[in-house]
Amino acid sequence: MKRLSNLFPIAIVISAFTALASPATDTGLVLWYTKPAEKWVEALPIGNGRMGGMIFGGVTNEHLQFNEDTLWTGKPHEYQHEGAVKYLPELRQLLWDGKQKQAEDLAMKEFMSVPLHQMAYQPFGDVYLSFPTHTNATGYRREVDLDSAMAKVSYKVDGVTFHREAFASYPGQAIVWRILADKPGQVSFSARLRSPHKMAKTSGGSANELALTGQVEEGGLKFEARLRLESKKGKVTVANDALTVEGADSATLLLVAATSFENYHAIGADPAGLCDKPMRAVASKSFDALLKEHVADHQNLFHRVTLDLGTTDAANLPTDQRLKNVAHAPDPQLAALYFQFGRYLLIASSRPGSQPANLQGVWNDQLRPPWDSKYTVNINTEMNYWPAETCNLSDCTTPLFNMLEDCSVSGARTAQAHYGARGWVLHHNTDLWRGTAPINASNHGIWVTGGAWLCHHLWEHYLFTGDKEFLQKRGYPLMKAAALFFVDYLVKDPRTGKLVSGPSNSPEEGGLVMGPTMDHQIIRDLFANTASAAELLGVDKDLAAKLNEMRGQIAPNQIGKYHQLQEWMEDVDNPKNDHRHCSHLWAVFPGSEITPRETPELCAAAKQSLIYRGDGGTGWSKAWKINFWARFLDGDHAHKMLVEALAGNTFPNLFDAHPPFQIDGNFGGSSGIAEMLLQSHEPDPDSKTGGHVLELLPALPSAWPKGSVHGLRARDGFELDLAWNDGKLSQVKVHSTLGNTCKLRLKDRLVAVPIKKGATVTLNGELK
Ligand code: FUC
Repeated sequence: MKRLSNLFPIAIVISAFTALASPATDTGLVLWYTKPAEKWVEALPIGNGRMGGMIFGGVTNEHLQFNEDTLWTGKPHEYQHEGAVKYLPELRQLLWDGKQKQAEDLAMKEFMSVPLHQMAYQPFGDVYLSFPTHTNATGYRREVDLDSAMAKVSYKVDGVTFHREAFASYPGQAIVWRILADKPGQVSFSARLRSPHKMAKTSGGSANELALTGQVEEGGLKFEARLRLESKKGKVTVANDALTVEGADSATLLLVAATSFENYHAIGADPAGLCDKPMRAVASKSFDALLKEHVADHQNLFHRVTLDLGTTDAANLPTDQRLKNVAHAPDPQLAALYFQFGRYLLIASSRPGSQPANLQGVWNDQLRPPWDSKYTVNINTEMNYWPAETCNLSDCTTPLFNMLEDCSVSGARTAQAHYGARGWVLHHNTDLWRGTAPINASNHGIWVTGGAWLCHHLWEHYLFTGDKEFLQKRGYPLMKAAALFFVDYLVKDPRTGKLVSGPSNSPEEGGLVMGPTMDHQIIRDLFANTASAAELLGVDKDLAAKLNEMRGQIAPNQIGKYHQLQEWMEDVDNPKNDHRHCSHLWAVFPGSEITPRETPELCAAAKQSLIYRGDGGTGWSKAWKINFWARFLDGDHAHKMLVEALAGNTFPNLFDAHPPFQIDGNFGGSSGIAEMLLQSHEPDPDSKTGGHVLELLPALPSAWPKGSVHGLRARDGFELDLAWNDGKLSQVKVHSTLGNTCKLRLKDRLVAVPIKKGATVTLNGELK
């Protein structure tokens, strides 16, 4: 391949020190329906990171189901199994001797988390509104507008048009809900506040407020929510634990909620006090003022990226209808809507101060939710954060990194108790109490690279933002301690002399083994990133040298007899295995050890493995496959996976249908679309500072011949606008936040474009 390292011709327009302008509001950003939701997965989500709401939009009976992200079962607890380490050598020997069943049985007895299971995320409560006279409604519509982050319902009864508008405000830390009519004095309804928890009760607080108080279980978290009703004209009363308003012009409900959770080892907070503060603040402001600050806050994040993949008439139909048609009628706007919905959901479920997005983000209506709606870290939690950097929502990672800091403390105890190792380890799940020990069953719970995988996000955060202070204060200490664990833990395979991981598993199949391929890919990545970070920060020279040395001794990726990438040390892959997990392809995505250009043979084997796995799977599995095919530079196959995810694994409200609902597929879908349009993981061969190559439209499908995207982020501090026509790039704008030289692959040539910090460069003619 011919390389051009010289500077790009002068035709480049440099508009110094201007950020990319925010384009006009995109009106295609609405999910809308002609009927109220009957099921929870038809209701529409709003959220402010900490609180989530699902709005059903009923006419006579309206329902808002809500959550607060610190309401979980259980209480502070340490899960490690003291003394487990005694059995580690025996477990390894049994596995090397081919006695997998005995090893799993022994591990079940002596090596598992105490207790065996972690705790569950809980629903908080429900607000029910009753409009007894609202029958025979016409002109019904409900929607969620991603642009303003508002859910709306409108309809007409007896010549009066009613509107309801709800949003979850991050600045206000409250859910705000307004009910209005187009004629004066027409707003009359009653509101009730309920909870599915047995130990909960509602009482009238002040003249226009209800309070819901309760406790999840004896000794567990206490909680409180307040619902306040303000009206313009009309009369508000509290009676029979309901708020009633009669004859108002409009009414506004304010909902706040809190628990006694302080942090993962203390639950002494006062939920009443925690409700008072935001309630006082929001009650002192007008609806318009609350709305204004909410929209400004939301759009500050949401407007950073716009996407146009083309327009068809399909977009004129309600969203549920479009989903039904998508398999056989092209609907590029639905793909764009789905992409932006993922961004909307991340903003709504992960903000500084909140918990990270769990298996259901922040939305859950069940006391016993699927997989406890906790944090499964052998794919799901990571997938939640895949779009964070590429889709320009870097700020939403804060809760994830806070959780890692907690897990590095609890995980240090597990590292000691189970492995006698330094550093910290996180197995395949964690919860509000930051459990890190292996749970559920030894054949899949003993998997050691959850923390290491999450450390990949720390390094990527640095690569995208260039935030050295973050790397020094938060990222590197966590990465270093995670790497130290593996320095102590890796063991020489007596058969090959290579360093291997084990006992562990290739999530979640094949049972307990020594040396699953995925672990080695993740550990190599952790060692490489930690060594690079140490060098960059000018610290821990000896450790960096040790990590680099050990990295070369870890069992390598291997190609097996079916031309596949081996999932295990032994060549035992079954080409008929269509399991949803494709763990050994980690090095293709989200890792980057295997790429089409740098490691073509391994890449061909990885692709063969994916072909054997097939195109089926759960929501998240298909979402992962969008990202894989994008990394294999096959836009049409990536698009096929996207359409199959939309057609087969998406609920009417666009929530990912594993099934059941699990939010990871939404986030994986947004990430996959971004990977189709821009990639920046490949190292720049000419860079001495670890720079990367930007690949523009690397996997553009034939289904999107014309389009544009604004604001996608690339590693090394770049923000891009791309436009294309007839499947070819027509314009590129690169904005630099760090002042690094931008290396672009244009028509198979590498081109270096110097861009000053804060400047934007436009390429037009050079693209022809
Ligand atoms: C893993 C996956 C399941 C599900 C669960 C939460 O166990 O294999 O499909 O996503 O996590």
